[in-house]
Amino acid sequence: MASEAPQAGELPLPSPGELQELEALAVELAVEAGRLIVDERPVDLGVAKTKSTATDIVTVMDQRAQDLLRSRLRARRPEDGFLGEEEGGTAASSHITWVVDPIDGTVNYLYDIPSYAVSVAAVVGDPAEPGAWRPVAGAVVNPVTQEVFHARAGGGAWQVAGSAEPRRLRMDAPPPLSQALAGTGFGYDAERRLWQARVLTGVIGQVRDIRRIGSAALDICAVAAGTLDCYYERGLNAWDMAAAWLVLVEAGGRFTGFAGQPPGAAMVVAGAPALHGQLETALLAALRAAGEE
Ligand code: LIP
Repeated sequence: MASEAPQAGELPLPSPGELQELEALAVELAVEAGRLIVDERPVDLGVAKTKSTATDIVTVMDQRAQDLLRSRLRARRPEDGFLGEEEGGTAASSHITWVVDPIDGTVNYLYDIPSYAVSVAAVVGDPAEPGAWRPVAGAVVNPVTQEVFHARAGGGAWQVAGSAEPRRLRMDAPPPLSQALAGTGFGYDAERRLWQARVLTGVIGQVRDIRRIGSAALDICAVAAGTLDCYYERGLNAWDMAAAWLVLVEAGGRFTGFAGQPPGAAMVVAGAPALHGQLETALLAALRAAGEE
């Protein structure tokens, strides 16, 4: 049944002034949470608990970073809603919900692989309903490289690396699919990973090569920044994609689900418009060959 919730395109945008405030707050808090997870990473970091499978892990720092983000947001914008990867969301009594992933790339964080991010996004609509929400401001921070990606609706997409000058991200003319470096990811469930591997066998021969970085937020920002040409993945949650989605679209990219559907757990396809369509076509053939999951 079609969603009763207003669709993303019908959702009013906050004022330009509020959008600037939301973007600045997203950057400030993502940087602060990033410092926390790096500076206070326990030497003996382990798995605090597991979620959907034995490899879907939470560390004590995932929860600490989310607690920090929630308390800061509650203090600064008490009427806004909150949805985080870890437990403890609250409904909005304003037009804004904060959608956060305190550590995107948790397994990389556990193994001390420097490819993980804090993702903080302000969204309008209902983030539980694909197609019924859209990000309006957000930031993705890799606290190891000190890269900050940020955007607000209509304000462009920006990358700041350490103390360097901010770089405006614009997705230039992409290569053809056969020359494209494509990112993707795999789920925590073994049966899903086997299915994703079958899909990958249908894609890998169509592109330059594949990269599996391990953080959707960093993958999608890499497409906006040109260090990947395109990206697809099944199984993402709102918190994995919310901020990076806006960075990519504000850089001129397309971010959709499959065959015109909104982005969501079923599929995310990201790339410059000309390449996005080529990837979708290759994916369609690969999905048919892989059979239903
Ligand atoms: C991760 C995603 C990544 C996906 C991983 C995992 P998490 O999120 O960012 O793209 O391939 O399986 O879902 O769990 O580290 O926040």
